[in-house]
Amino acid sequence: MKAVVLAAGQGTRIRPLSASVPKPMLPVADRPLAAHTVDAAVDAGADEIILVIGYEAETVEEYFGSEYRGVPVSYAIQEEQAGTAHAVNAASEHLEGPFAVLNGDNLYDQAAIDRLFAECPAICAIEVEEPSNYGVLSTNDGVITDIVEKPADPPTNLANAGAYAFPAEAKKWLDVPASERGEHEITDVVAKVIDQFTVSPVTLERWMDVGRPWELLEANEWKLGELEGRIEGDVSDAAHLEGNVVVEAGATVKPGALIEGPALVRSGATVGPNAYVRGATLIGEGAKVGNAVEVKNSVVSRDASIGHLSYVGDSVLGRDVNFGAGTNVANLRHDDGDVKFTVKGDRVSTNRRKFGVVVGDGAKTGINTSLTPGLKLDTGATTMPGEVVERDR
Ligand code: TTP
Repeated sequence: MKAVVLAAGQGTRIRPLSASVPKPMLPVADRPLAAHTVDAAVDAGADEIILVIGYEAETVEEYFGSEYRGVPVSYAIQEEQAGTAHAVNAASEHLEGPFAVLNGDNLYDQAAIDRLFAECPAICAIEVEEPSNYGVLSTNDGVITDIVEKPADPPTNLANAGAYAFPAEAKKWLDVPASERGEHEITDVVAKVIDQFTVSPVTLERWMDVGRPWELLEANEWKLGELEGRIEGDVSDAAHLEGNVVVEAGATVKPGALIEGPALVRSGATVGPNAYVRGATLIGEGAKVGNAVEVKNSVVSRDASIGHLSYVGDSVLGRDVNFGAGTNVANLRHDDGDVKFTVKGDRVSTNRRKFGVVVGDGAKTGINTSLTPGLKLDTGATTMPGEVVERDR
């Protein structure tokens, strides 16, 4: 079966991290987010991957090339991000026979994706506490009977998890009219398939939709947690590694460093001397965690540098970020409340007691900068030495 992977979105909610790197290419453990989706499709037996790309399309194309893990990859360009059905429709000339559709910003459990492919026509569902935030599926006798988008009074707690195995006929139904919010939604295609076919629900044990920055952190917690420890880089005898720690070839861990897994130190990165890295943490390619720096539960993207005597907790640092010496991130509120973060102008709860900062590519802090919980520094933002930064910039 061919698998269409949607990766054209602009990732507006995860800004500034998506300013130049499209969301599907943001790092999740040892590969980009969308590679986890494509891997799931390949492992489930997909015989061709069709990536729908648009925003920052070249970055996706460069990574996957024309063949990925022995499976041919082709590309469909979605010029304008006009909705998920519109995205699949952009790939329609590649489609023949039954086809799967997966979101390139979702993580799925593999067993469910295997069943999705085997049980076509089928749709992945996940049990959630607040179904009214999702497309909700109704079932009867093991068959999906209805789908309703964000209902006030949800009929079940089964949310649509954005993974579909469609019959060949669905190709004819991709050109749906725009919905009230002006997008051509895949929900309308799903409704037609449910109406015409017997569609099985496939329940996911675990699923994640990466939309906002702290969800990238949570995706890393998931996938770093699955890595098995392995040392291929240069680790000093005077460093100490505990739990599942991966040090890739070309990475250096200097004397006095303590790394508690799950942690991944990617090629070209250096840690220490005397640094303390706590899981789940990703230290990206070429990144530097300097002398006496502590990093906990964070994503440090490639070529970022954290100067000596700094603390970074529960945070996401973009590419080429430079933290001056003594930069300290606060990741806990005095009132112990959930940390809030601004997403597209709205202050929303992260539902996390501990959350630090999100820093766009190339931002720089002056020495002894203090950053408050839930703060966002934009691409290329700077702070002055000794500043206490309480507002996004
Ligand atoms: P969304 O998460 O709804 O959109 P997005 O990824 O652009 O993020 P944001 O809402 O923060 O701007 O999209 C779900 C999936 O579908 C995701 O994998 C991106 C993909 N998509 C497209 O490929 N084309 C589109 O037109 C849309 C709306 C989404």
